[in-house]
Amino acid sequence: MDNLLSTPEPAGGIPIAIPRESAGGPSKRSAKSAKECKSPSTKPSEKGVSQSQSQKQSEKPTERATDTAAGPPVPYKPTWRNDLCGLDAIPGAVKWEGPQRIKTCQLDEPTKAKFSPLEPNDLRMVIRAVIPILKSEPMLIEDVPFDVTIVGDIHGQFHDLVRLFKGDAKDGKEGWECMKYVFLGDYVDRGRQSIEVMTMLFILKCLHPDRIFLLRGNHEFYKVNKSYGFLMEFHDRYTNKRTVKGLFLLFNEAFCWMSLAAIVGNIYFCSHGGVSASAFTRRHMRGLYKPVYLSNEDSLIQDITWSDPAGGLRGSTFNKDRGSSLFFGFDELCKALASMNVVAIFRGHTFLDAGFANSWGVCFTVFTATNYQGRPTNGAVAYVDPTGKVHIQIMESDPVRTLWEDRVADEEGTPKESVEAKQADGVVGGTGQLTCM
Ligand SMILES: [Mn+2]
Repeated sequence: MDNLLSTPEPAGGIPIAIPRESAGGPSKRSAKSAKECKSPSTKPSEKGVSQSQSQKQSEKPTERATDTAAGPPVPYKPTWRNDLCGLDAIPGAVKWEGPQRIKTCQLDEPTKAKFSPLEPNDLRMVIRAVIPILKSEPMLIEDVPFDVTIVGDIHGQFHDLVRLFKGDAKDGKEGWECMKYVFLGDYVDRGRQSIEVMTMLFILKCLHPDRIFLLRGNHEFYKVNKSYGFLMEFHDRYTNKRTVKGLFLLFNEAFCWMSLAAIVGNIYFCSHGGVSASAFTRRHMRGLYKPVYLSNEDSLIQDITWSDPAGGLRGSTFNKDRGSSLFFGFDELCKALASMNVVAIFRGHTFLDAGFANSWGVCFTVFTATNYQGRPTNGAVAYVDPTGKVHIQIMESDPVRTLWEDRVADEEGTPKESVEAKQADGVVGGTGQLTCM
């Protein structure tokens, strides 16, 4: 397992200037980030941070002086101004380290693995154990401290989850034993090992309820995951139809008790999709009750799990790409962040070649699955250090893994009759076109 780890390699940091107006957009930012990502890394060194800062200053002398010296956490006093959204109150929070290539590892397993099914009784036991824990957490988990890693969409790519934990391992301890994690949802569908991903995370939640926080994504709803791979995975693994249906419904029962959002260090809002244009306050979120079976039960739930940021937009508009919820612009986001009494948002939901993007300096998107849909794409997580500063960590594309292609090949190779038979079973929906993320 020695090859699983590599030491931090600080790359050139990207100074993030907060735009006074909503100029530019996610596409511009992500293009720049992707370019930055490919640049060769410098030697691993603790001095990398100050080095990159001095680079920043020399490249862009007009920007505000950097004030990111490590020190005790700065007590946060909200000073709400619509243009900066309060970010000027926290030195360090407006700047981030830029991409750092710190996690590259490959697993030894063969590409075309045949996955042996987990014992149905074991799965039932895990889910029955995790439901009371999920149930006990509020809809909005407000007390997640700093020093936490925020993880984006996994989408059934178990090897990426393992790489993440291996990358954080230190002193003989696995990542989950020494780190805290907020997962932003979309654990299932698309990849080939949704069952393993979900089971592992549920087990870790049982073992470390204060280290692992599982938020709900739009794929953790029955209406979505019956059509995008999760249900099909049960059909692939288990022959007994009652087992298939029972396990599928049991997992979805657990999803109904998941929390929707978290707040890190009282200043960073975390959710799968984004913000809502109405009633977006902590009080409203505390007023939501579990279990939630359908995302459209409440517009607040729908928006938190489905919405997207959009560059160049004022206010919000119908999200025609998703067919539901909304697109929100910079002004709408600032309004929502202010009403939630936070300064920035971390979200997943949007697939990105670089694995991450920062829109407007206050909207971080991380997408953790690599080689998504068979293309050589990177994954990323965001680490919020003990002082509240954000570090983006890149998980590089692993060319050995092209599981998506395998899956597509499998589905194309499936006789039509058997798919129809499964649909007639009453559990399966149509495979449909894969559009939502
Ligand atoms: Mn999503």
